[in-house]
Amino acid sequence: MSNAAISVLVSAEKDPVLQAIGKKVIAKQRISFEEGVQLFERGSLSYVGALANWVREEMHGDKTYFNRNFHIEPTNVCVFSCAFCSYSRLYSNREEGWELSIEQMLHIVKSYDGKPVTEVHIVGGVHPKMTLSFFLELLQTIKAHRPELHIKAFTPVELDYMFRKANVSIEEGMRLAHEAGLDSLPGGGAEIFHPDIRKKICEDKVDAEGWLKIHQTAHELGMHSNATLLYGHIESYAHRIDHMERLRSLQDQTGGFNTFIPLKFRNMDNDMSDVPESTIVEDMKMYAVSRIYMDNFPHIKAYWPMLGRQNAQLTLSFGVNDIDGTIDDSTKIYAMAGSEEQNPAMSTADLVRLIKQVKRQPVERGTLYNEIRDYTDVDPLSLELDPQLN
Ligand code: V47
Ligand code: SF4
Repeated sequence: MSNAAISVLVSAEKDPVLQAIGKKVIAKQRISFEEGVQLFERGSLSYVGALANWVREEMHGDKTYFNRNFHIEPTNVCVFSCAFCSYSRLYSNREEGWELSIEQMLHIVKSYDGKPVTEVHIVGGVHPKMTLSFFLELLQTIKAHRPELHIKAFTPVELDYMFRKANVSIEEGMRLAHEAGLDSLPGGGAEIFHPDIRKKICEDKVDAEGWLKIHQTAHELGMHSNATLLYGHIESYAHRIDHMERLRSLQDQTGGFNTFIPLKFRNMDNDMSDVPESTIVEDMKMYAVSRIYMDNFPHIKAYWPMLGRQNAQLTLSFGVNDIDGTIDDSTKIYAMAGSEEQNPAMSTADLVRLIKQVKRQPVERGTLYNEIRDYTDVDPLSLELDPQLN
């Protein structure tokens, strides 16, 4: 939407609160906590969505990023018992779960030898026998095999547990992990920071302060990271904005976050199955408000295995400029929570086609948003015929 068109839309808004917020957005001024809540409460999807789309196009034009990555989930055994988690098995029921050895994980990495993947994303449950030294060895082993592969791994939930167990400080633990090959942190484990909700859905794992401290320490060591928010369950709009506010403040200090990823709560086979899932309108509004509120986050990502492909496509008109990656494995955390994507895998051709179908510009990126290839002039069919590229 052009600057003239968005100005007309804002001027025509009858609600004075929403009009004032719109004026701030198009003047590139930061909106306040209260204004964020008002956008959720009073804004129509068409109004909030148009503002978010304008912000997205000002920042990135039509560019829509994806990367080529694969996931490793070392274990689904977990000492914690988050109410929304459909994936983990308690340590006491560990025979129902899986635990991979370093050798088995190296075998997964080796299965991508010769393939143009740029990132491995490693995250899983918190297994008491998978210690800091186990993971340092894993990082070193992967780096020794394929040094240029970017390792994005471990949430503060896993890191906090392994550092405590090894009796090292966050600073020392993060330094050791970075030296062993950890390149960046994924955004998981954040859920909802506000203690009133956190104590109801994931009481026993790292709290907001611990989560933020680990990301801050990573940033101070020169690493980048992502941040998530688990929405659409028992939280209020104010809780969502509180969460975003804490991230926005840390980003003002460090500038180390790349991407904000709102994660839609899925309710299958977990202790919150009685909580209904959010509507598609609510989902799109969540992405749109995120784009507007998180003005210092360069990127907003929709994680397609959780939303489904068509909804992920829709987010590209509501502030999102990244749809994660080819993934190429059975990412179990969402399949087990009721996602439509039971065995998520999209080839490069699928991703390029998905982005082009909604008239956006597909660009392959590295984890740190270095542009690897622009697919504007590439026919997805030609990619399908080239197994090396696809
Ligand atoms: O922290 C768990 C979420 C997260 C459910 O950084 C659920 O690039 C919905 O953080 N319904 C882990 N969500 C995944 C994650 C992630 C994914 C993709 C990319 C990146 C990145 C990070 O999954 C957990 C939790 O918030 N989750 N159970 C559920 N039932
Ligand atoms: Fe464990 Fe993570 Fe599941 Fe919580 S969300 S129970 S920390 S695997």
